[in-house]
Amino acid sequence: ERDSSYYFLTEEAVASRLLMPEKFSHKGTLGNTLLIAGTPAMPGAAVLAARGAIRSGTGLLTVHVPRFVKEMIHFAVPEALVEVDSSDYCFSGVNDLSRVQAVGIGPGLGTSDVTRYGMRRLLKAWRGKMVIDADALNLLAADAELLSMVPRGAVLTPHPKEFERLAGKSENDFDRLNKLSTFAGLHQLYVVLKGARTVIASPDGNCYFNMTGNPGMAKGGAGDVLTGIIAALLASGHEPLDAAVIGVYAHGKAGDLAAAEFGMRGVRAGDIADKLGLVWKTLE
Ligand code: NPW
Ligand code: AMP
Ligand code: MG
Repeated sequence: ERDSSYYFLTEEAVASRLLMPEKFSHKGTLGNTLLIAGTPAMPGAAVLAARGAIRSGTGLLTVHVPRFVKEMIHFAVPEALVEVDSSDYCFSGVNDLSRVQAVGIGPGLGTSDVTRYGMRRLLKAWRGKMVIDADALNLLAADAELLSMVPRGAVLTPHPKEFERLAGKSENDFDRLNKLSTFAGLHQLYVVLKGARTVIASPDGNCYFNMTGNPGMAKGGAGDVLTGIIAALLASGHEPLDAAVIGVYAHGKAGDLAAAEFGMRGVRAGDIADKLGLVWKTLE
């Protein structure tokens, strides 16, 4: 049994973790986020992650996509730079990481052999801040060596099924929470277990429970927006635990504002990204 403390996230505690842009900040000092997401079958996941990032304070956003997704990013997220992979359909690797402050990888990426190879190349080259989601988690779950290559302090954002693939089946919620904390400690990673009551487990054993969000967010693409938010927070200078805590809280709060406007039924994932600005306004 680990020595753990449990916390509920309050708005004040979250706001105190948020870094403010300084008067003389420019797009170079606010960080360059690299998002690796999307395939021709799931281009929307890349768009949603990019919209989350663009609304979360990154100075620059580069979205790395297969050739056939390029135009869609240009149209849907004109603020983003687009970097085209040498593969038309998959992620085969990034050549230059020298100007990147944080990497977000996984939404809509697929789990082809080419993408597995791309992920391996990335983990060999990148030892900095990163958030790993969706299919990138599925790749880690299927390959223990790949999992061991993830840099310390990375943020993982599994939903319950993805966490089960990583850590095995749980008997009940209590067992799952234990597994979560053990997994975070064992691999020295921050693990965001998403759901109706998202929990963030820190490698030191502490767990943080989020209280924002609503069932209107149980829609395809909601998690992809969170990946973009956390990646941007990392790039703009936040430590991994702060980025995870702030990101999860803000994502849920944006979902609550969307539900207040459209009803829970009417919320779509893109609304969460659209409402982020109002959340930052109150937190700043
Ligand atoms: P069940 O049905 O209960 O057994 P997968 P994915 C479970 C991309 N997307 N509580 C649930 O299992 C993603 O980025 C692209 C409990 C569910 O059936 C990925 O790359 C979009 N259980 C890819 O699709 C928009 C929960 O997990 C299963 C749970 C596949 O991701 C959509 C599904 O998990 C999507 O984001 C919860 N809160 N949440 C796009 N527009 O391009 C989930 N489950 O098999 O990992 O599939 O999450 O859809
Ligand atoms: P994903 O399954 O990756 O698309 O992620 C779904 C996102 O929606 C996560 O951030 C969840 O925390 C959130 N979410 C899903 N269902 C609920 C719910 N019932 N209440 C609050 N948030 C939810
Ligand atoms: Mg997801």
